[in-house]
Amino acid sequence: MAEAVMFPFDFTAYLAKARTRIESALDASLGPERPNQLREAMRYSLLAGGKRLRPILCLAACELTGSDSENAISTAVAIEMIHTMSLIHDDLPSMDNDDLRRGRPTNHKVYGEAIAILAGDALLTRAFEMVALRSPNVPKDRLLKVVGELSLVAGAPGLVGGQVEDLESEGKAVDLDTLEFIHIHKTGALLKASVVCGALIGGADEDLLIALSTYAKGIGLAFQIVDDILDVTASSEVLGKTAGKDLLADKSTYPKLLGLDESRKKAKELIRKSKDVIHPWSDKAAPLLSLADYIINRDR
Ligand code: GRG
Repeated sequence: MAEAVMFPFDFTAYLAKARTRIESALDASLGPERPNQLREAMRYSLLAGGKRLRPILCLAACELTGSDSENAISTAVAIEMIHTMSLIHDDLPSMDNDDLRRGRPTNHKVYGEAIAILAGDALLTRAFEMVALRSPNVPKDRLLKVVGELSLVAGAPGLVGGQVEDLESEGKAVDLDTLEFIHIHKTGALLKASVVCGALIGGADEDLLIALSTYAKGIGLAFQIVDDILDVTASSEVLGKTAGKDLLADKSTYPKLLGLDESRKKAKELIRKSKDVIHPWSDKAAPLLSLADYIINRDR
């Protein structure tokens, strides 16, 4: 049954409930994989906390269609698996070479590089299994669309392409166009897919899909601008990244290219436009409207 949005809308309670639901679905998504080391490495990163923003967006978009968000839970889990896999690989010595993630040693620091790569691979493939084989009650044509969307977003047209551009830009002063390309592909794409896939599972019509896709593009870019701002304003401890590492030394960011004030202004404007576009669905849009505000007001 579709959940009714209560007024006045209590976003804090909504977020807490959604997170609890997602944590338990993530926990249940991993079976007794063999050997133990693979199972532990997969669990270590998948259950390491995090804001769970992507799966929450996915469930909220499904709710907006009027459909039962339980139908989207496997897709929400799949998206968090892709996100987690990308973090594990991003932290590897051959990429960002990070020692800490979410305040804990990175996967390769605990399990070694080979297992970290393979745990990432196993999470990526499990993600597609979640959608294709573990989504009962969802019409197959919707699942096929979700599989298509996720394959595009994970691969060269999405995260992989963004990551390669980012690696190639290291140590260079990139222009705004390149910075935007990196962010849209590395970060924006999966945030957008989270919303779009939730809507696809719920059977959104063409108008709603277009509106949600525009909403998600805006919040995706705003999310990354806020990330860049937090890199400047928050301490490295708060960010859970490697203490003592100069986060801005070798990378271009929005504050570097536009200045802090202009970056804040751009993020705010993107959020305003995103909210405007889903306003016609305002009776059911409270969670997505609040999530847009959360993205700009967050402190981590
Ligand atoms: C998916 C096939 C495939 C390959 C991955 C390594 C890689 C290719 C891409 C890197 C993508 C990456 C690490 C992007 C950064 C995204 C980002 C802003 C992460 C932080 O997101 P939050 O703040 O993190 O939502 P939490 O910890 O809250 O989940």
